[in-house]
Amino acid sequence: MDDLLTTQQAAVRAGVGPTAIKRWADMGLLPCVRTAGGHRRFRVEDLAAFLARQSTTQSDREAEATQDEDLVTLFLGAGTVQEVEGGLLVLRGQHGAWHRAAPVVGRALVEIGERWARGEISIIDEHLASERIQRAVSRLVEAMPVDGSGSSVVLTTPTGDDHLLGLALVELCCRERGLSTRWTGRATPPEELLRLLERGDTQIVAASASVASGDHDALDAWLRVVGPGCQRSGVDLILGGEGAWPEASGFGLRLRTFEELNAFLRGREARRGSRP
Ligand code: B12
Repeated sequence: MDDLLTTQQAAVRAGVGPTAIKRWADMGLLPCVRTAGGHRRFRVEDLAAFLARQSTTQSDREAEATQDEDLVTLFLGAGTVQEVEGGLLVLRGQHGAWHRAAPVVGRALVEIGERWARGEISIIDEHLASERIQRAVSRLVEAMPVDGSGSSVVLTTPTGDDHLLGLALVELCCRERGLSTRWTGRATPPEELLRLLERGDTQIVAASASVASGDHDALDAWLRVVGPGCQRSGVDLILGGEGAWPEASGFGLRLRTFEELNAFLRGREARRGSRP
């Protein structure tokens, strides 16, 4: 890994902060590899190519910042759930697909978290915003019909993680690809999840661990129950979010971005389609 740059070194070369580097990497725009400890590393050539590709003009970037700001204002505002839903649909229209719009929503949520951490908004503002976003996303999900011919996904969070909005975005991406979804959400005992899988009507489990799931051992313990259960039931297990998922447990596929999720689902569809 001698020729690889750390996030900090890449940030210095690009003239931006480390958060921007991480964000570009997590959005799949800047290729990165991970060390055994899960840290991002960047090839010098990849960074150079990325910076050269940055043909976005200053005004494009300003437009993006304005869009982010508008979304935060919408989420924190006093509008109705329907207004949030409308704003999300406009965003989907601008980006062409939910897996491209979802990272923009994610950025707005991070910004809301930062405003709360800086004391600029209260906890109740954050709760009101999260609840309206969650409801708006549910309405969008339910408005997308599924015909039952696609795979069925169960959406869940590992024990102790109450952050559901990343998972809600995953659900949007799945539904857009025609998959049916079932939501077990937070606080699902892993043994109960396995009971559901034994019914035989689930093909994918998508788990989301937020950045608050920093306890590597707790995630490992969850994975050691759910991982073998998925294998026994022939279910694909995907692990997402910024949580500290163990890197080499042998269970589950670690996906970091919605682009990766979309590519995984597309690949799965192609494999299913090629079967006699
Ligand atoms: C909204 C929110 C809440 C809401 C959640 C409501 C809900 N319905 O989800 C509530 C109020 C419940 C909450 C509670 C808490 N929260 Co909170 N919360 C947030 C906030 C503002 C947004 C969280 C969120 O939805 N993010 C969505 C995205 C942005 O999160 P993500 O997990 O990184 O996922 C991204 C990708 O990885 C991807 N993704 C996610 N899952 C998956 C799955 C797959 C398969 C794929 C492909 C991709 C994918 O999607 C996302 C979008 O890009 C964050 C701020 C932040 N920086 O995230 C704080 C934050 C996560 N919370 C925090 C804290 C401390 C807490 C509490 C401990 C507060 C408390 N004292 O009670 C509790 C913990 C509850 C628990 N046991 O989990 C801290 C965590 C700090 C840390 N490093 O541990 C944060 C970072 C706030 C801060 N700045 O300090 N929170």
